[in-house]
Amino acid sequence: MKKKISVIIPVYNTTEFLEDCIQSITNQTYKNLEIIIINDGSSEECRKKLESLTVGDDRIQIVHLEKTMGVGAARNIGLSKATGDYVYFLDSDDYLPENILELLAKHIGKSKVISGKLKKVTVGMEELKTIKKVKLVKDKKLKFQHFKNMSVLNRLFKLSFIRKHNIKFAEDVRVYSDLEFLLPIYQKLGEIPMLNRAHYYKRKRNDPILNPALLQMNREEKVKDFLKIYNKLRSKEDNKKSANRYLDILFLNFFRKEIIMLFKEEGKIHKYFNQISKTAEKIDTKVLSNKHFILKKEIKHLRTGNEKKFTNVIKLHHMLRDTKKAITSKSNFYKFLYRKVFMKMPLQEKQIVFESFLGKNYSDSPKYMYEYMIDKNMDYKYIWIFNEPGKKIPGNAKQIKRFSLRYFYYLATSKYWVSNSRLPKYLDKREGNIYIQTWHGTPLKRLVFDMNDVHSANPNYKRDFYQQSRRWDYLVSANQYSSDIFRRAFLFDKQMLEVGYPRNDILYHPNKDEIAKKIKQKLNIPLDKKIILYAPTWRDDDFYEPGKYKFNLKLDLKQMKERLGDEYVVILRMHYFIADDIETTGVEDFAYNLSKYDDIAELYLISDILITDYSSVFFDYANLQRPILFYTYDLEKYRDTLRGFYIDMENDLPGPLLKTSEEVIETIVHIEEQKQAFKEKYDLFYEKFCKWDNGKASEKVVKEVFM
Ligand code: C2G
Repeated sequence: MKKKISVIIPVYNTTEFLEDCIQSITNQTYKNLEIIIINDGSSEECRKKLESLTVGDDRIQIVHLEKTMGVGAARNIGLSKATGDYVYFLDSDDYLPENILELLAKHIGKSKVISGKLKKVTVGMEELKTIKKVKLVKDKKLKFQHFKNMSVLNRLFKLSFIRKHNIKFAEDVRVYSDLEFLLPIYQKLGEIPMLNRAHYYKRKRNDPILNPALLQMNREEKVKDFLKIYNKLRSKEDNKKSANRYLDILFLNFFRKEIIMLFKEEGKIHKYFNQISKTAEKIDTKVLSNKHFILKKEIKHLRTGNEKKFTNVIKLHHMLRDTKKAITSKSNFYKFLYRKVFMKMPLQEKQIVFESFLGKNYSDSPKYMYEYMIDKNMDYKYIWIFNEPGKKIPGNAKQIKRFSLRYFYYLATSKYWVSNSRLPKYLDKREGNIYIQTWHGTPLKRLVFDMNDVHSANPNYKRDFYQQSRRWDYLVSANQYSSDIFRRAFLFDKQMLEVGYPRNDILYHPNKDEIAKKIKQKLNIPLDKKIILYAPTWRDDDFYEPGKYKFNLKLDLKQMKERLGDEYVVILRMHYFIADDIETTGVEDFAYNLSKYDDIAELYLISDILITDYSSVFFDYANLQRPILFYTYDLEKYRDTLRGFYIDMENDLPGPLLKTSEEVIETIVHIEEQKQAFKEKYDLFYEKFCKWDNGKASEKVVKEVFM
């Protein structure tokens, strides 16, 4: 009879990860399991999900706690219920290869504990389902190495040993409760075998803001918890030397990694000096013998309680770290100058930096705000950021290359930033800076904190977004619907400028027909042809690298030309994230690829019909009240797995959903009938999304912010 393993899983609001976790444990090749799940007061949604995933396997028992007690307490409850020979801890957002328990059980032998490895996984990463080869390492000298992660995960413990020594998790800290469990094991056992290549998949969670994993908690909380647990364990009378040494080295590591970083923040040294100074008195200075002289000095000043000297060394420490980093590359050097030099220069009160679509073009709301300001001869100095400066633009704005030295200089010294998307995270905001975020579309696809999981190229998306959007002082909104979503999905709590989009002012221009004619002439488009504009969006899961996405044109241009060419031409306009080039060979006189054209609003103005998919372009285009077709050949995938939508695509759109290129052509042939069929829906749509736009948005934004 194989020995029984009790698997303890604490669950706290991990709804979207539970399925992977539960499946990976119930599908283990090692069958003699007792699975004890402690629901630590999770939300109703999570509780339901948990219950639905666990029916039918009688090895599972669930304990529901009414109130959240924390991971330490939850695991202790699990331990008290365990009846197995071994105990194994699994977290509810992680998962396992199918034979991990079998491997650990096979190799534990007479040891009280055996450890495997932890592997961080992110969305889209390939993992092994079955571990093929493992290597057993037994080496006393590696004990610290194997225990320095302070985690009980992926270790198999002999339950009788745990019970005999009454080993438990700390319940008075949130983050480092494992350390109290590990310490007695560390000091009681000489050698602890490690199974190399036996991985446990530790998920890197993507929402450290609204649903953080414990280790994603804010640094200050982590520091408080660590100090508490260190002091508690370090004061135990029955500690052996090895236990104290283990704790002291952990303290030094933690000090270098977290405490020093916390001390970069204003006022934190003073706030924590006394506490950390008392803590540092406990360290056995022998562990410092082979350490860097700066670290030695820091600990020395802490132990003697000299805050002033300590502060000076910390400053020196940061300076050295920053300088060391600065000389690794040109861009790091510029960032260094930005923070240490340019940000200390006087702030130019009358200076505004504009950027649109990451410097790709001269367009969108920043363009229209800028043109309003130069038109009114306002007394400001204007800076435009472009990837390729030297553009022909009105006024005498200075054009700066994105990421050049001058880019950093002007961003650091200009009072105003106007941008329609995010600015890089490392651009710290200085006191007095005012940042107007115009954003770039009414949302259809779910945004940031409304997105459940992120299938995107960047697993840090939510964290970065949060950090970057904290700098916005104003956010422009085109309709009430957007305002409501922005408040929630961006967690935006500053001033919303509810005035419509400056970028749509041109669509209400009194001379818009004149302007349209000039644009057509400039683009060499025959004046006697009507224009179809095709402007699709990008797909989160189809990329070469972050910011560089693929696009596969699914319109049959040759057939379109045959059927529609007498009356129409088509403009192809890819999203600015699309890196693929669109093939128009053979239809050059019919299809114009204007993906690189600066301002899509000008293309709206000249076109008679819009075809799009899930791009926000239709909210803007609807201001013109011209026909819109939705070519949504991958609607199910886009809606169900990638993003999900805010509006009901089947019922609330001002135009038809089309699935094939033929359908698109057919619909255009019968466009007048389509117009009639959608008249009512179009009116409702206009009422809901376009009412604030009336050609005055630039003026309103500028007056609110600058006058
Ligand atoms: N755009 C464009 N050409 C396209 C698609 C988009 O010029 N083929 C521009 C339009 O101004 C559009 C903006 O980029 O409004 C945003 O594009 P979306 O396709 O809506 O996608 P995204 O960049 O993900 O932004 O709240 C809005 C959303 O976040 C959408």
